[in-house]
This record gives sequence, structure tokens and C-alpha cells, in this order.
Amino acid sequence: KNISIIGVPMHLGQPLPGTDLGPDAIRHAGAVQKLKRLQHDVEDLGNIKIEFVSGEEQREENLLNLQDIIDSSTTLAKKTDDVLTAKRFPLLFGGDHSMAIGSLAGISKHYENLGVIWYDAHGDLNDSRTSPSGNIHGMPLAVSLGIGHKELTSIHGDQPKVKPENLVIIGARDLDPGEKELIRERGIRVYSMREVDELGMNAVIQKTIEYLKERTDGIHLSLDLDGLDPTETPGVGTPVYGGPSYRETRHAMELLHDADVITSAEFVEVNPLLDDKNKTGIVAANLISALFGETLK
Ligand code: DIR
Ligand code: MN
Ligand code: MN
Ligand code: MN
Repeated sequence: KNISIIGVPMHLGQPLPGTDLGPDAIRHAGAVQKLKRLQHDVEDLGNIKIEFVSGEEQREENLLNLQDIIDSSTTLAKKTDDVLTAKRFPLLFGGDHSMAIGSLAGISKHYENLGVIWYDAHGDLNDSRTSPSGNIHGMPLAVSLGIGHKELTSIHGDQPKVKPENLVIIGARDLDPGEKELIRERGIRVYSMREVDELGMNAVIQKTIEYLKERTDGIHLSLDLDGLDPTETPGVGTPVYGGPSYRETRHAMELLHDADVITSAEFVEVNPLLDDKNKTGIVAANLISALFGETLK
């Protein structure tokens, strides 16, 4: 594959310092070299600039750092759009999950029916009314469905970027009441940890592929490292126990590779300041390798 890596040192979507160092933590774990060793054509475009004009937290209408997130998301949308126009695979290293507002806005322009796999402990389906925190990293999926502040939903085009029926959430175990309501209302497919435990990760991924393959013309993987159990990936801002292991998640990546269905991907919420010896960056780099064809056999 022809892969273009974009580092997104996004930190504005939540209050903790450190996710701005996430992209470099993934690089330090050897992600770029691993991809080259797998015979891919890899270019690393470096990190985009995250605007932090005010230099201090701004809160309006229960939305933390709204204006700066609008600016950075607009930059990122353009960048991912350009990578796809050049017929290359956008691979994003994050950065907090609010970056998905920009990435999905840019990517969705290239598809009629973009599919999205959201691998996360959370739904990221809040808006300013339902959010318990005002942190925009808990909102990107809602924004991409067209729900939320107008200046966020209209980045890189007014239309919704993702249709609810083209979305699959995997690993959820901390959904807020408003998010549960939205999931029910829109009929969004969710494999929560209850289903992962009942079916096993192998079946969950096979069902996900089967479901999205027939209704979408491209699939974006948005993998929040807090989707995994924090015993193995402690370097995340909002850890939730009871998640899938590295082993299960790696298997998921291998199945997605074998099915050859993923057309763009992002690995987000890596925070080396909260980590132990860059464990989370290393797991991210290993998952990326598996998604791009590294096998253990
Ligand atoms: C919570 C936490 N649902 C919120 N969300 C997180 O603040 O909206 N998303 N951590 O990744
Ligand atoms: Mn998330
Ligand atoms: Mn999360
Ligand atoms: Mn929560």
C-alpha cells in the first residue's frame, strides 16, 4: 500500500497535557520502520500544527477550546482530503479523539457511503447538552453524524459525514445516558463488551466486516487506545477497566488486514505523560503493523 502518515498532536479535546506527544510516541515505538519492512511505500508527512491561539483553556456553551478545535480540524480535513486525492492511504497518529472531526470530514468527501469502525471504551456521541465534561473528544462521532455545534458539523462541507447505519462501535463500556439514547434512536450497531464477551472478538469482527462490506464503499478505522484494557495500555486520559486485551485487539487487526477492507485509519489518545515506558505507543505501533500485514506465523 501507498501510505501517508499524518501526525496530529491534538490535545484541545480534553484537559490533560500529553496527547500532543502521542504521534511521536508511536513513531518512537518504530511504527514507520515496521511499515517499511512490510514493503509498503511509506511517507511521513510529519505533524500538523495544532492552533492554540488563546494559550489557555476557553469554555463556551460547555465546549472546551471550541474555536481552536474548529481551526485545527479544518486544517486536518484538508490534509486527509489531499492524501486521498493523491490515491494514498491516510494513516493518522494522535492526538486526542477530537481529531476525528477533521479526519472524517476530509475522508468522507471521497465516499458515497463511508463505513466507520469505532474501537473505543466510549461512544464519543455527546453534544454540548449531553456531555458530562464539555470535552470535545467525547463528541466527534456525534459531530460526524451531523449532531452538535454548527461550526463543528459544517467543517469541510455542511452535510453529515457519516450515516448512522454505516457505523459500528466496538468495545463500548462507558456510555453516557444521552449517548445510549442516540444509539437507540438512530439504530447504531454497537458491540459493547457484553457482546464481545458473548460472541468473542473473532465473531464480532467477522460480523462487522460482513455488515459494512455490503453497504459501504470504504471503511475508516478509528481506534482509541482506551478501547483496550488499561492494564496493557495505561497511557490514556480516560481509562476504563474491562476492555479487550492487546491479544484480542491484535487479532482484530489481523482479520481486518486479511479482509482488505480498511481504506483509512487513525490510532488516537496515546498520552506518553500518563504512560509507563511508552507501553501504549508500543501497542499502537504493533497494532498498526498487524493492520498492514505483519503475521506471527
Ligand atoms: C465521556 C468520556 N463520555 C465524555 N469520553 C471519552 O466526557 O464525553 N471519550 N473519554 O474518549
Ligand atoms: Mn474516543
Ligand atoms: Mn475513549
Ligand atoms: Mn463517561
